Amino acid sequence: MLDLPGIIEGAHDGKGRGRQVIAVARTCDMILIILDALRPISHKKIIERELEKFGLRFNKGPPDIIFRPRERGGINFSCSVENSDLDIETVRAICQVNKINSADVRINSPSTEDELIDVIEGNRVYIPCIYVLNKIDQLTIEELDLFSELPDVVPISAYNGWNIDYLLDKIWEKLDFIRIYTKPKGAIPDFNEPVILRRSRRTVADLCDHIHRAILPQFKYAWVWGSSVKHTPQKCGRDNVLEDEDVVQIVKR
Ligand SMILES: Nc1nc2c(ncn2[C@@H]2O[C@H](COP(=O)(O)OP(=O)(O)OP(=O)(O)O)[C@@H](O)[C@H]2O)c(=O)[nH]1
Ligand SMILES: [Mg+2]
Repeated sequence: MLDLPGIIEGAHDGKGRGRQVIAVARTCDMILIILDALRPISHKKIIERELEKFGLRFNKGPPDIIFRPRERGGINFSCSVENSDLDIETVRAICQVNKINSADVRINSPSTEDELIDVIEGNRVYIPCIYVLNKIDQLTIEELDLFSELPDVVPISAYNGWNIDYLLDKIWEKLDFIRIYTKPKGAIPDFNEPVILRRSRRTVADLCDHIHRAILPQFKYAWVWGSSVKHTPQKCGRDNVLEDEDVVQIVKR
């Protein structure tokens, strides 16, 4: 966990070492933005905007848009959804501004102009974020109720330790990690130190790679106990997709 200096207005232009701070934020698995409940809630928007200008996108994935630049042939547009902000004229105009004359553009889910620009410019990072509203010990219940309705806001009081457990739950949920317990041959699994994998990369091969690079070349098969398999234990190959709290024993050649 890193405690980064606060983001101030103009951070994107370098104020308060903003560019260095945001460059670090771009590499994180998750961001907690700590807000002071006694300051205007508009600070949330200011901080978000500075981070967005640097290509960070919060609590969403990349837009479902396929964009392939081409040598020639003009803009080849297709759209498989209704009510998208993006029609052929808009797409052409955005491409023109970005000096793209020829490309295949396929819109697969309702998307905004900004999302198309994100895809064309690339270099965006999609990061889960929780807005932690601190000092709620200074608020009235009515004020607290208002704040609690904002999406992805978790109110806490660091002083009193209020709602910290809930914050931990939310952090875990947003990180979308799974725990895999490894089991040495003939021993009980190590339930104290799970290997942590991302849900998007959780095959047996991902597990091996996570433990050590040298494992996969020697991998023969794995015994897996848990909800990813029908029988326990089950002999699995490298492509088996693991689930939270599976137990795995790797057998080498
Ligand atoms: N009432 C109240 N005050 C708090 C709480 N948590 C922190 N504070 C006060 O808020 C002030 C700022 O706390 P810091 O921990 O220095 O805040 P920071 O965001 O780390 O500040 P920088 O490191 O300077 O960016 C201090 O005076 C703390 O005593 C809380 O839960 N309730
Ligand atoms: Mg501090």
